[in-house]
Amino acid sequence: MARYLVTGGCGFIGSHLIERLLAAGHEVRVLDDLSTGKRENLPDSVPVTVGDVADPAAVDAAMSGVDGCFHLAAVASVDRSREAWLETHHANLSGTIAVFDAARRARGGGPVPVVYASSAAVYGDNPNMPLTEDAATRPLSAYGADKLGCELHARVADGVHGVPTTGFRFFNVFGPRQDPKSPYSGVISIFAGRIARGEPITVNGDGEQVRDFVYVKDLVRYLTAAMERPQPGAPVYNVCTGTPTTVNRLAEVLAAVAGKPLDRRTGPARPGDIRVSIGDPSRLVAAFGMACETSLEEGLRDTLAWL
Ligand code: NAD
Ligand code: UD2
Repeated sequence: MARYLVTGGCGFIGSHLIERLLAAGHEVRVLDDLSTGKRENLPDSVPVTVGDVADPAAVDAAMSGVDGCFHLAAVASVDRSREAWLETHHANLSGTIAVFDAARRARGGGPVPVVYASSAAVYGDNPNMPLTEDAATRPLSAYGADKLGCELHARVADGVHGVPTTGFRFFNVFGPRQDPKSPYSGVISIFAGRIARGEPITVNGDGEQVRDFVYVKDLVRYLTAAMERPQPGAPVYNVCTGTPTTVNRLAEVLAAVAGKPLDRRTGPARPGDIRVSIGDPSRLVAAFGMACETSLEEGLRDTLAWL
């Protein structure tokens, strides 16, 4: 049994990770500012400190005595990073440095491993699909630039300060507990919520943008595996399926799985929207011996059942 800090643990991905950690018998504590996360995503038994991950004192206190940290706290929205550039930078990059810094002296004055969330947004407009981890990083958004910054500081954490880190470039994650009411939420939760309520959906632009959708329960298995076996050299891995889905097709499959008619409207293309994003999962599968296996239809069924 180990004791872990999960930053952003009240959020969508964090709550699934914590479910898995508790089932394995670990002790968990959370640091979250509840800006998008919800206390009710977690059992009452999990202690939650409400605080800012960019506040060094709050992070130091939360990190004290843990065996490792899963760092998921971030403003997880490309749109939001355009509207509130500096504010999201504090959470997304300064917050990550605060976590790495506190991890240097977490347990008995020594370092503990950090497993953290990066994003496919680091690849930006790189057209070389499917994207391998060695593909050039050309972020188009403040969000993507800050996630790339996290990866660079992870190298500093490892090489200069002896903090083992593993970064995961999540592609487009979906599943239960992704907030369907937030305009900053992922496309699947927004579409699923609207289709389930019989409301129209808005496709940004022509809807032929391509994404690689990953089911959340597949994803959290990699986070716990990386924590159990920290590796030197600050590795980063794509978390993806390698399967392309257009936004238009997603809408059609969702309506079919929900058994509802599709009322599709067209809105303006989103500024800075990436046209195609498909990952190559080879390195992930080789390192961890497991692939993201849940089909889009299966994952959508679970997501709709939760609504
Ligand atoms: P989420 O918004 O549900 O979770 C983020 C959590 O962090 C929330 O609980 C929020 O309240 C908390 N938080 C935000 N700012 C904070 C701050 N300054 N201090 C403390 N807590 C703060 O989003 P999610 O989808 O669960 O994302 C988790 C992580 O995965 C994020 O780092 C995100 O960038 C990354 N990610 C998500 C996706 C995706 O498709 N959902 C894809 C790539 C990367
Ligand atoms: C980016 C990252 C992803 C993750 C996420 C966090 C890329 C390729 N992906 O996701 O890894 O970090 O940010 O938020 O950088 N859309 C509509 N109608 C809507 C909502 C969305 O058409 O109502 C479109 C949107 O324009 C985009 C696609 O759906 O083309 C996916 O959008 P998203 O916001 O779910 O995620 P995305 O790809 O910006």
